[in-house]
Amino acid sequence: MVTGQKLPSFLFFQLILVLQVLYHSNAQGLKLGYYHKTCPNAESIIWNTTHQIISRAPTLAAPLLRMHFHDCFVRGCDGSVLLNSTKTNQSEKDAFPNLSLRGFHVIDAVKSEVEEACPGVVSCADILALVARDSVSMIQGPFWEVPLGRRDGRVSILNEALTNLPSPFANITQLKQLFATKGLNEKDLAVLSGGHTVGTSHCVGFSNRLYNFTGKGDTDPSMDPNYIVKLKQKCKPGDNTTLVEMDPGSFKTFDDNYYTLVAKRRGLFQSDAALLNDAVIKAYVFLQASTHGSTFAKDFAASMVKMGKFGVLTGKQGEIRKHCALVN
Ligand code: HEM
Ligand SMILES: *[C@@H]1O[C@H](CO)[C@@H](O)[C@H](O)[C@H]1NC(C)=O
Ligand SMILES: *[C@@H]1O[C@H](CO)[C@@H](O)[C@H](O)[C@H]1NC(C)=O
Ligand SMILES: *[C@@H]1O[C@H](CO)[C@@H](O)[C@H](O)[C@H]1NC(C)=O
Ligand SMILES: *[C@@H]1O[C@H](CO)[C@@H](O)[C@H](O)[C@H]1NC(C)=O
Ligand SMILES: *[C@@H]1O[C@H](CO)[C@@H](O)[C@H](O)[C@H]1NC(C)=O
Ligand SMILES: *[C@@H]1O[C@H](CO)[C@@H](O)[C@H](O)[C@H]1NC(C)=O
Ligand SMILES: CC(=O)N[C@H]1CO[C@H](CO)[C@@H](O)[C@@H]1O
Repeated sequence: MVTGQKLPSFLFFQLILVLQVLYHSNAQGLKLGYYHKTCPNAESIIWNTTHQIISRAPTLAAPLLRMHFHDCFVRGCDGSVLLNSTKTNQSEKDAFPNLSLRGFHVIDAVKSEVEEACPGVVSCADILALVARDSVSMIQGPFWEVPLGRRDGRVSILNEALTNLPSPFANITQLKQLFATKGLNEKDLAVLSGGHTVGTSHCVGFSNRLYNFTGKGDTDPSMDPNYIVKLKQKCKPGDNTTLVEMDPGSFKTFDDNYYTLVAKRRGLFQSDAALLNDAVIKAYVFLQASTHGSTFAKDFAASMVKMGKFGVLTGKQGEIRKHCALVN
């Protein structure tokens, strides 16, 4: 946890880094320090507000990371996951995979602080990317610079969430294919799956593996049988409410234990276990598991930056929403 005392020097250090690369823009038109002139305190306000919330409720860090991922996979990182349904349109939020998203109030709180300082300048899509980054680093995960300048989309469609978000029942071929459509390769899949080192899951995401894997009342042979026994104690058949720690014992800490679990056939979802079915990805899993995640933090930072650039709206595209849940 970053302490209050460490914060000022930490922010100063980040500011120096930001200044150094201020005008270094990338191909997609996002750049570091994008708000330097228009809202110089934006990143600091976002960090501080997020810190106030996460220090009291560290379990919100995981869903905020997941929210950014769900934003980027559907229509690109354009804040579409934040939009409420309207009378005529059901938005992504109301799709089943988003059922368990939480922390929208954090984004709203951060947005209103930022609006107070610089009205109409900082997009909700950028706020979400920064809050996800800040949340991860506040639970002992890596810190990375977020290229900024995303604009907010005006469209959010429930059905697009169903077709663009990966299913926990997906096999490795399906996962690789879906990630490829988002500009992410096998390594990114291996690395970003490590996000499951934090947070919780409802039983429905994996109880088929415990009770009825092929419809014969059987279990998933790719899961450690001892782990199946443990999970059965937590999840009875048809349980829709219980939350299970994805990385038992350290689900609030962004560590590298996910890879140890997967290597021991204790990945919670079929999609976690599936990582062992690709030679390149399996090698990554075993490398991290056997080296205490020697490169995971650095890799995660790089893959998050990459994911965060997918399908962004820039320049005059989209808008800067006044309220993250509503189009202007
Ligand atoms: C590889 C494909 C992926 C699949 C199939 C998948 C699926 C899931 C599912 C089913 C849950 C449980 C939701 C619930 O029941 O509450 C979950 C949770 C989570 N996922 Fe993923 N996910 C994937 C990739 C990712 C990525 C790329 C990230 C971020 C980098 C991520 C971050 C998280 C986090 C942090 C949670 C915990 C949320 C919480 O505590 O509320 N996942 N994921
Ligand atoms: C954020 O918090 C730090 C440490 O408490 C403080 O020095 C800084 O002024 C705050 N930034 C803003 C923009 O409020
Ligand atoms: C968006 O929807 C949520 C949940 O239904 C609601 O609490 C919130 O007030 C809505 N936001 C706006 C700006 O209407
Ligand atoms: C509502 O849905 C229609 C059709 O799915 C789509 O074309 C339109 O852009 C959506 N509007 C919003 C505000 O999401
Ligand atoms: C993955 O699932 C798809 C759809 O169910 C199936 O067609 C394909 O054969 C599966 N691939 C592997 C490697 O299991
Ligand atoms: C297991 O799945 C099969 C096929 O879907 C179904 O007929 C059976 O009722 C299920 N058994 C249990 C215990 O849910
Ligand atoms: C869980 O949800 C399903 C579908 O919504 C429902 O049919 C089932 O009765 C629920 N199970 C329990 C134990 O509440
Ligand atoms: C956070 C959120 O908006 N969750 C919604 C997800 O979708 C279901 C319906 O599938 C809604 O009931 C939830 O409110």
